[in-house]
Amino acid sequence: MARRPRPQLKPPEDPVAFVAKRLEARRPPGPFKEGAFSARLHDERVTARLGLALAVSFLTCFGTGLISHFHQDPWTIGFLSSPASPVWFYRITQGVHVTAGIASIPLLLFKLWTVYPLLFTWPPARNTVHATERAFVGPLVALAIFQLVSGLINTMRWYPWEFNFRITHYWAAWMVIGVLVIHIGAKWHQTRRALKTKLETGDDEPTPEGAMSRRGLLVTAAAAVGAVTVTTVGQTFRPLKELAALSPRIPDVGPQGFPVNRTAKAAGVLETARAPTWRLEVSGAVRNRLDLSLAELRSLPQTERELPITCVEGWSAGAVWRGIRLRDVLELAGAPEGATVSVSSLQTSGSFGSSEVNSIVAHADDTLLAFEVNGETLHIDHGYPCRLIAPNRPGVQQTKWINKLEVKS
Ligand SMILES: Nc1nc2c(c(=O)[nH]1)N[C@H]1C(S)=C(S)[C@@H](COP(=O)(O)O)O[C@H]1N2
Ligand SMILES: [Mo]
Repeated sequence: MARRPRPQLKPPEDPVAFVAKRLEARRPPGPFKEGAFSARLHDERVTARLGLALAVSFLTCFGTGLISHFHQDPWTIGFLSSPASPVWFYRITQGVHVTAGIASIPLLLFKLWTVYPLLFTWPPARNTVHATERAFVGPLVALAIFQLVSGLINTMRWYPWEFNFRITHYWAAWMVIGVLVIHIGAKWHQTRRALKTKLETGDDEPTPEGAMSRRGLLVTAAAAVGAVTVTTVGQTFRPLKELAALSPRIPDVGPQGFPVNRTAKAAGVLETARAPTWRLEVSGAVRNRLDLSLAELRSLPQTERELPITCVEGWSAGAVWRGIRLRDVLELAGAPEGATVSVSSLQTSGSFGSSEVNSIVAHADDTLLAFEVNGETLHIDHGYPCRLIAPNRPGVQQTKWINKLEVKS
């Protein structure tokens, strides 16, 4: 008996491809016309090279940003304690973070320029996979611009928003990296092919005379990156400070030879910091509570250390500090081994008036309660009468105008 052939099941048609086919014949005019954009510079070979540079700068920002975040996150300070050496480590990572972020701005602008004609692709999507891939480009661009612009505005010490910058920048970074991974995955083969193709050969129409070549465009992008880097990196890299035309801060300008983040006046401590009744109180999990005057503190053995102040906003400066070791104070107070310390200041409002010191840094040889900087009594704007200065630590945690230490076991 002959078998009846089984009916073949047709796979359902991709609805996006179905629509795309119908749209193909109805191409709108203007930028949607074929050949509306010069193909020479809006070319995948240029885009791929800019994309590679952007991937490097974004991943650099992400890695160094995580370091900065975990340094400051109260949740991780306890068990993911950052080490006290090398003392300059945070200065490098945060300097690289801000520098790579600034360099990403021209890179992103150039890359967006090379690909914007794709906005007018017709039909808008060939199939579901293509539609999905395109749908991720919007959030990627929006998030990338948000990160770069909010970061840049932060380095300029302008805070026009209500949200907490560090938390928002942190979560937006994860979102950028998430959509970036999807984007790189979707573009992987095309990018590899484009990177393997030489910039100027295999080209049917040579660059018209007087027009910019693909290499010329990349050289211009590199020059733009170089220009913004050279004019801003001096805020943290002192040898280039003379060129720092666009830096919000110069590392050696300010009282006692370096910048001030918040002044005593802005922090509302002008009078309390100068009051002769000022005392340092040490309490919490200690055997002997301490309550010391400035004269008593200054009669204890003093230590001198060269340590940088590294503001998370991108500037940094080295200085020579003199004061007493925090660990000597802890010993005097009979603090338990491995104690952490909560440092508070005279400042009663704002979020930077206190900080937490993890147990490694609290017991480090380089961590000081400083009374002097660069051979002089601390300027009131640098934290007179007493400030914390610790190795490998964000500037925002180098608390000025200290009056209380609370020891925690
Ligand atoms: N009490 C208090 N300490 C503070 C701040 C503050 O606002 N209040 N700002 C911090 C920040 S953000 C930085 S970068 C350093 C800068 O120290 P400087 O002003 O002496 O250069 O101080 C830190 N200490
Ligand atoms: Mo800062």
